[in-house]
Amino acid sequence: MADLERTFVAVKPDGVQRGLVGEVISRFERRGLKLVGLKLLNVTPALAEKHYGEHKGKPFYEGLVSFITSGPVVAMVWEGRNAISLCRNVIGATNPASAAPGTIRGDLAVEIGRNLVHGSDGPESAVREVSIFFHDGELVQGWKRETDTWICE
Ligand code: D4T
Repeated sequence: MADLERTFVAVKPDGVQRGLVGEVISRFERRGLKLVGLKLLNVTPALAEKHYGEHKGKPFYEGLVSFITSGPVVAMVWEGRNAISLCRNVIGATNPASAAPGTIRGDLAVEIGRNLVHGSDGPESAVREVSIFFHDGELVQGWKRETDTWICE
């Protein structure tokens, strides 16, 4: 399928603590994306550094690492046509204060430091982040979903 992409999405510790895992998953499912990887895990400081390395040195970095390591996260890989930008649109702007209504952050979050969900911001970060959180064998490759032809032509 043209433009078929995979992207990494995580429910951050605030989403898990607030009981919003099902709500978040259901928004991606209802949009028509296909789940190919899923797990609950504690992010270690080493994993956090790998994932957020690009932000090292920024004023919010220490707080970001301590937040992401503060409780379990739900790591996911979603697949679909233009999955990367679709997921970013479902998630909404980084700062929930300016996220549009109808997005996860626009409906359910208030502050940038508690913005519930992460989604890869481009093809390179998607590949990098999927490989940080998942081994190849943990992804369910090419499963046939009976609704596929009702979602994409
Ligand atoms: P993530 O990576 O969580 O999906 O967020 P975004 O992709 O939307 O935004 P980002 O990489 O610019 O920021 C990563 C992460 O840092 C937090 N953050 C960010 C923060 O606490 N204060 C800030 O000023 C910024 C820019 C929120 C998301």
